Amino acid sequence: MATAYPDPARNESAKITVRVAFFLAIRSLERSRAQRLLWLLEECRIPYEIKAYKRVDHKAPPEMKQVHPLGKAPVLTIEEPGKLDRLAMAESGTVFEYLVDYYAPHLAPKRFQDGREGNICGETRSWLRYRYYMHYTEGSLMSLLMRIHVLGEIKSDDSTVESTRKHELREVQTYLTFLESQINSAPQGGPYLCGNGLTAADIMISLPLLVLQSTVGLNEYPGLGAYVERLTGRPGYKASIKRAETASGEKYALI
Ligand SMILES: N[C@@H](CCC(=O)N[C@@H](CS)C(=O)NCC(=O)O)C(=O)O
Repeated sequence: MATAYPDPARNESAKITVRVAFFLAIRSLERSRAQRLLWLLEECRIPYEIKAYKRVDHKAPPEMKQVHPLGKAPVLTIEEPGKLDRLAMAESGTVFEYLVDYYAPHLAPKRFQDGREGNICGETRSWLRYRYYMHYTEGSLMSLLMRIHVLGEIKSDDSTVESTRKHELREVQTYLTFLESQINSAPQGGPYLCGNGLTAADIMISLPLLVLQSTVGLNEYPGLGAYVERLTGRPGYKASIKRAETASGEKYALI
């Protein structure tokens, strides 16, 4: 259970609206991080609206910077009726943790082992994994995928580029071997990464895993392959795809 945050009933009556900003253009919504945020919002069971922005030359359009100075997507904005201030929050991990605290404590594992509350090293294995994957996903895995993407785009005869790309592709295999062993040794026997229930960390990591499934393939990693199928079979995932398709007017396709 996450920190006991403000009374959910109070938040409900405040009618907070959640807006998601993402890029809308051929093949971009599906490649953005917005879809997994939609999935989390579906799990939160709160009303939210989607505001779509079109990319300009593959980049964030200038008006995105009016929402957040870095102009990245997704950005979550929360407005309370009758109040002028609005909260604009970027960075998937931050947004996820914020939403889980307020609306979906059931998507975070219990933090402390019984009798060890507040003690350093008293955390449950599930929670430690949860915290790890909330950070590893963007910090390590997505940044590796981005480096490979960028290296693939560079047109150069410089052999360093190709050797670096090959090195990074070997890193992918190392990461996948690690993740396969993690899913096979999940707390409580799984079937999710942090134990027997879905957590926000599963939703967080779903995006890079789907990208890997459709690019390098997961045939050599049967545990991960089955895990990805389990995730995409979830009603919340399916609902998020429907919302994404309705908002973009495009059929969902990963790459
Ligand atoms: N680590 C950030 C990454 C945000 C990010 O780079 N988003 C991409 C879209 S998925 C973007 O805004 N790209 C357009 C640009 O950089 O102009 C997060 O998880 O929110």
